[in-house]
Amino acid sequence: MSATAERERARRRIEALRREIRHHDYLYYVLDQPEIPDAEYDRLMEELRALEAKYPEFVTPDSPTRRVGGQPAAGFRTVRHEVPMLSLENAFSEADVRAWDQRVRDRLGVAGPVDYTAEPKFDGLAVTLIYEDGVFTVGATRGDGIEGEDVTANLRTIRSVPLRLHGSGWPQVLEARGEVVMPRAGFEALNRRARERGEKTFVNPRNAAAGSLRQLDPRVTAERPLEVYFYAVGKVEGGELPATHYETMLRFREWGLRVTEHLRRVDGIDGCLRFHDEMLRLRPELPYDIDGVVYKVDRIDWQQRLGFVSRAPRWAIAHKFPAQEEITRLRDVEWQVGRTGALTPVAILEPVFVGGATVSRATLHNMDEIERKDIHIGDWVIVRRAGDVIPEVVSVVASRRPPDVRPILLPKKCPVCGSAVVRPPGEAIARCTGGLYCPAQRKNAILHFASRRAMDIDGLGEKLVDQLVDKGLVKDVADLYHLTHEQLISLERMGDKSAQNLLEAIERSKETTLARFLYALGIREVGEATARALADHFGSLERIMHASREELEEVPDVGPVVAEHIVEFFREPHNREVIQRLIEAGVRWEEHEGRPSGPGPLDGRTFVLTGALQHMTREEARERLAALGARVSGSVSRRTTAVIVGENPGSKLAKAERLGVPVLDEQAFLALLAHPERLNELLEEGES
Ligand code: 9MJ
Repeated sequence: MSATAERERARRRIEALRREIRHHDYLYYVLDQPEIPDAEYDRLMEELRALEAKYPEFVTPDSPTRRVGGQPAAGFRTVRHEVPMLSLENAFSEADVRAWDQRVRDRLGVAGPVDYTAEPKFDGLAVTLIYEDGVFTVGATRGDGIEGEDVTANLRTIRSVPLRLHGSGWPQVLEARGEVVMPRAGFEALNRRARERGEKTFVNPRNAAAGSLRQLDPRVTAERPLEVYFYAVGKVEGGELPATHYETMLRFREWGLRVTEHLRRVDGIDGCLRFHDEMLRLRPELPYDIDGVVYKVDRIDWQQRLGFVSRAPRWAIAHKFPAQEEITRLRDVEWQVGRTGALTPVAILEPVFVGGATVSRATLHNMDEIERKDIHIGDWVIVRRAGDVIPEVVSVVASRRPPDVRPILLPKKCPVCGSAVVRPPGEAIARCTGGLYCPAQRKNAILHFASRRAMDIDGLGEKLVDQLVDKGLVKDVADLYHLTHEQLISLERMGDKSAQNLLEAIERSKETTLARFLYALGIREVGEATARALADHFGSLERIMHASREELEEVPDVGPVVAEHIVEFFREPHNREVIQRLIEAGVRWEEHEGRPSGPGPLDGRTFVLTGALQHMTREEARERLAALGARVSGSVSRRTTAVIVGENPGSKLAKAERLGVPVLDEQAFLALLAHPERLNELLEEGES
């Protein structure tokens, strides 16, 4: 390319970069709604700086490189910072940090290690607060470092901002500087509420903090979970501060100005680097986001000797952590099926280095999130990887959408087993209806099937189920009934005796009840109580399998959602086939005509059972009560009609006594079953 053509190309690129940076400045500083990660913004700025350095004839006074930070937004009074609010030079590697230390020592003429302070670098919004005679008078944002916005009224709403300094000895005028942050938990809660109300959400805690502090109505700010940490001094008049940064911060604390508990005085640059590693480890546990650590020369007289370069002090440096958010292309979407049948969309990404690792897969959470964020295949997306948390796609860069993007479609069939996928209207999660049949759900389904309150197969635990499934011996629950002694003893840690015991437990489980069997099938939202209600109401499996939604909804506790789950489960041919094979293997229960429930004599009454009964099992007791229209609950409350007490009762008896709930012994309980109309009489006798 000729020099002229190259120059022309550079000019056009410079203009394009400026347009793009201005757009992002607006999104960031005015709307508090950035579209690209900081790392990407920094790269755009760096490219522009490099081009302007190479072609100084194209530099204009309005270039984004000529300005630092944001301009004050309309609506707030501007405040001029008498002492400019500096930014920090960034270091990204140990070499950068060592070079800085060398420069510091050269300038000071110090051969040995310098005393530094080390502290976390908060990722929030820098603010300055002026205290006159110990009283908070004016507070402002950093703005462009020279002028900021007057956010006094908003800062007053933050609990950790003292309106009056504590103790004594503060200068007549003290300007305390620090950072307003929003803890991650508060941020999540804020976004959750916004989502529920269909309002816009914030991209990250820093933008939420900035957006909250820059509200024209302080009542809105007051509702937001903001906190402040102080770390620097601006103007000081009529008093003296200690000779070191560290001691100054200790005084801050005495005066009620919150300083991070992680502030340390360290020995030389090696101390700084140790602190960096320690904070990097601690980072995921901190309640708020930090994006690095800051080292400062501790002695104030040395800070003064070192002075400034452009807008950054020579005596401090920010040692940044790897960016937790990066931008990359979404190549495709895969669907993962979890143990409960939930389908999770997984983003297949162009590999990108983020949060200290190369990421090529990230979660898209669910279909709702995909729709809310309007993500398409082929889009540029922001990927976040924080600590050991699964990387996630945070948002899409809408302004960079290529023309040929494709929508992300929920598969109609389960990618693992081919069963139908359903996503009830209004629900975020789509699920495979394969249930017992789907390999992805198999281990979970088998464990549930064998559990004590379901088919009660003693000895069939997690380790064993893992082996049975992994070795291909059990593909669905019906296969359990065809296991042989030989197969079992081939497994790890399975002796002759335990194999025998397991086979016997499997054999015993064949004799069951309809309620247990229904519960064991693991139909969504069909718990024990619902299974029992279904069994009582219909009396036979055949009738339940053929019941319509309306018929199912006649059962107490079965609403439209549960009815739909039941219908779907039995509609799936795989599930019907497994049930058929279970019956063929010898699983059996007693059926009856069904007792469509009407109000019984104990309708509306709630009982709690505790301790062992002599005349019946707890299950029978429960069924007898249910047949009379009563409900049986697992916990005692003031609304409990009575607690039925057997041998060795548990803490429920004590609770009943505390709440004054009547207690019935087994004798009284049998009387009640025989004569439910005598309830009140029996209760009076059992008053506790
Ligand atoms: C942050 N952002 O956490 C400074 N900072 O000191 C800390 N910023 C700073 N110190 C002087 N911890 C200028 C900026």
